[in-house]
Amino acid sequence: MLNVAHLRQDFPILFRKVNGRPLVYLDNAATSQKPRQVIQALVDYYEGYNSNVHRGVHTLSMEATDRYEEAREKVAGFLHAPSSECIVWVRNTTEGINLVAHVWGLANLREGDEVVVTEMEHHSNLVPWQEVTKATGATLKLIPVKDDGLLDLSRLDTIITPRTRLVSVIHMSNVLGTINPVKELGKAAHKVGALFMVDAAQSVPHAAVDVQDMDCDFLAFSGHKMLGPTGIGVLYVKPEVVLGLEPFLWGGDMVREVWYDRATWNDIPWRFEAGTPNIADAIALGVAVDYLQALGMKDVRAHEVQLTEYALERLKPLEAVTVFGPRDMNVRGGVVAFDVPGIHPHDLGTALDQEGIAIRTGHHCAMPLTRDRLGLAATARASFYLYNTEEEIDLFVDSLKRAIGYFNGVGRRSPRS
Ligand code: 7TS
Repeated sequence: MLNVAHLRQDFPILFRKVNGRPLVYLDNAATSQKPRQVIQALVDYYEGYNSNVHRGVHTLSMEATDRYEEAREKVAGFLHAPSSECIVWVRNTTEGINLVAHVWGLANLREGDEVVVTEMEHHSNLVPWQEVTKATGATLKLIPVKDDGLLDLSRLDTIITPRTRLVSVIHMSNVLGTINPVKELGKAAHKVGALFMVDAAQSVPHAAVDVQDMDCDFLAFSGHKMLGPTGIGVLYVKPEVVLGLEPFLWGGDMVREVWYDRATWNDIPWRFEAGTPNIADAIALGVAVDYLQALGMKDVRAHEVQLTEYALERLKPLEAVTVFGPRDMNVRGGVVAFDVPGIHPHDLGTALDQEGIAIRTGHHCAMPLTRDRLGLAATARASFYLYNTEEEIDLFVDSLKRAIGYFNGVGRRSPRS
């Protein structure tokens, strides 16, 4: 079990006040807070050994290169990747998916090919495939979402077919909290000879992810949602797949030899990392990985399951509140999106902020899911992480009740569009 009271001491921001109240931070699906160990890693780099990597024989450059490549090793270990060569640094999940869309999608897709995603994708795993299929003449297909928030796999064999070249799915929904059966989907993709990609932005920070067990070909996530800094993310590429990919950006560091008229490429993964990389943030993400590993991802997940069950239990008696997503915690993570018909989510979010409680409101970058499947323009969302407590959930639910009372929303139901 996590010692939450103890670990909260590592997060300076949790001790600030917002509107005169202690901060209750429940917007972790957007970005997590950072422990002082991660913040200190940034300070240590800039104060102690700031320099460029892979190019100097001087001490600072060698120190920076060692720490930077050690961070890659740590990430590889965290994902149980076969080697650190499979770990490509990117800015965030979005860039990781776009990299695959460019280096694999544009190069390999043809007219008649199909790419499969789900109806619950974040825009970052939808728009790149819209664009790439448009550019190549391929077709984009959707795995539907049922009313209970789970994927409808009943007709999967009509969606994933011999024409399918790629199946790319969100591991855990940032709106519904649904954890999708990625192993099963990966098997279905490989059975027809397609590649399999996972958007793990909401899963890697919250539970143990093993890329070999999952047998994915690509997996992307962001450092900033898992205690790390912004501006650093990871694209995992399976060894057999990575060797067949051409680079996306050209320039320094990604080359082996250059002549006036041509160049040869560096080894993987550096051939995908042109130019001076985000050294400090990669090193700090390595420290975030250390922090999570010291806690244990099993315990992180167990804590969030407990918090989410508690939140769902406390919200259940509130007649005015509609909660989305599955109820079974085996297939759900710590994201609770809800609607109070008759009250705009932004009004709820603003009222809660007055009491120091940070939730997110809007379409959460899943506009088609929110509009076409939930029938709404926006939802309110509380999302939890390892430092949250049941007391904070009490403060959130009590504040929500007061807000509903204030806006006179109790019992009012407006028709869905
Ligand atoms: N995929 C999923 C499932 C996400 O939840 C997000 C961010 C992304 C991709 C994109 O991550 P980025 O780091 O590249 O921006 N989700 C959210 C959210 O739910 N609220 O703010 C960002």
